[in-house]
Amino acid sequence: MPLFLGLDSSTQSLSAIVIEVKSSGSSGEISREIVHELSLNFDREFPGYGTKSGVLPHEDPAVVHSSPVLWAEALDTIFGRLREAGVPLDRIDAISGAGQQHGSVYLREGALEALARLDPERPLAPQVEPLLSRSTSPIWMDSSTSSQCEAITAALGGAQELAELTGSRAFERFTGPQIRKFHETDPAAYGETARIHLVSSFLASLLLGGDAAIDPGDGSGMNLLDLAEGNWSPAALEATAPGLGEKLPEVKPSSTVLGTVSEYFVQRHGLSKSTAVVAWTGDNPSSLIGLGLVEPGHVAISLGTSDTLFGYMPEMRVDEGGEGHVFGAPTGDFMSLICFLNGSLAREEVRDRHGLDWAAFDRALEATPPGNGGGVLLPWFAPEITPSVSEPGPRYHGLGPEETEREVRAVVEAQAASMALHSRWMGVETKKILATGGASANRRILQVLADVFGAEVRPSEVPQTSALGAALRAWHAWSLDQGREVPWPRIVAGQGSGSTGEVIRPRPELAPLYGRFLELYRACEAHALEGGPDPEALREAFTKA
Ligand code: XUL
Repeated sequence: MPLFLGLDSSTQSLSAIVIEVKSSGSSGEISREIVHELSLNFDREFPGYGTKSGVLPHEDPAVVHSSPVLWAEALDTIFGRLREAGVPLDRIDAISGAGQQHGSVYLREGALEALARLDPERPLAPQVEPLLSRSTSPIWMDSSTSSQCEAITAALGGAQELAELTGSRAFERFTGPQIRKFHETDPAAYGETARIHLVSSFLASLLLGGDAAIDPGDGSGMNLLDLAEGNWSPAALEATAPGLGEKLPEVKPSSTVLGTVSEYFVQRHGLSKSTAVVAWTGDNPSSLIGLGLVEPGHVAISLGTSDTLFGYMPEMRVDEGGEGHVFGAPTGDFMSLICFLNGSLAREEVRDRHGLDWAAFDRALEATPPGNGGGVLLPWFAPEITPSVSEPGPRYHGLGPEETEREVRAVVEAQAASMALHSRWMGVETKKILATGGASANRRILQVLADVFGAEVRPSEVPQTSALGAALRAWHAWSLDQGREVPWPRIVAGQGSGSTGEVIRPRPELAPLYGRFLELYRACEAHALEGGPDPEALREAFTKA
């Protein structure tokens, strides 16, 4: 029976899911089963890199980098762990993966050739390190490129033009502005860079022992891809940095088999020479597949390091408000996405500051009333992406940071309100939400989401939807390559239906309260960011009502 491996290199960990596909000959029924799952936490497993929550320390909160050598070491390690756990690596038919989006890796001349000749007797990390022309990688949490965003926007004729071309206006974390900053601040090292990869295509290149293509799913997080054409935009390349076109790999559809695994993985980890490497994608596009969102309708919320809200989109439709993104979907269509940086980061900040564990966090939610008696927190502990907040720091209205239980409710209600308000451009009437990511295990958080959106929330049965999506994509591309394509609805069947059977329903009696809460939250945001009026009178009226 075919086996497929899906990997997910996220901000804080590398995860693996192995699926087995079974077809019962007579009926032609296909089913798939997760036969193994594993996760390596970067801070705990690889403390030598000094990361905290997966990122390297830096005195400027706007500068957020991580280590590509750490990602390589994690990749090497996870194969060893899978083998120790009894996974028959020689039987894996295809591997695909997903990476945290937007992060970039810079390789010297000759690096790609060196990847084909890695010594299987030695670990991967020290062999990868000398191939880098930049020792660290800027990642999606970096917000230090505002001036580069402005320059790129101006060169391309404005924010709306840029969004129509690439799917998004310029965002600080996007790879194009990051590359421009690298060229501006270290032109010599930029000159020594022969190839720039995304986290996803870098790890695929390691597996392949050569240059892996970037797929439109992750490529659309760069402000460089002509999304309708599915290829690099000459104008965007030109607006970003000199000679950039030659430094980027090709763009290929997500369901491309790029080749087979390199000798390094065959000899060191016992993979078969014929194991196919399928193009990797971004973690969010991969989750779209892991959740089974291959048709319009449902929306998913992923509660991870960042919180994201996304859905399948049959046609490209950009956010005129400039907050949302259109990415390529692994099916060859599109997806909409909004990213909130202060996701688990903010929940963990509140939890840790009050010395709570998740059970106590949960009890605090239970002990406080919906609407929090008019207490509102703008949870911008770190610079926020949506809405754009460059000066971090939480803002409090009608509550203080010393009020443990109320602050817990405030952070959760704020996140739900912000998601509801900033997703209106998608024009989807949200009636059903699939919930995934670590924090979706907390059903009281999901209840707040259900009440604020007035929508049913169904927890996904697999928390690692991005790794699962990668395994499913490996299956899809492999079957396509063998000339026996399995259609997407069959690939994802059983996914995204919340087959735990659990449905968290909105409480209709709370609809008016949360309607007013959304207005109040919006007024607090407008006061903080747009010089809007003091929301105190509105807050008092809310509290009285
Ligand atoms: C999406 C984004 C984040 C990262 C996190 O645009 O920046 O969700 O992909 O891994």
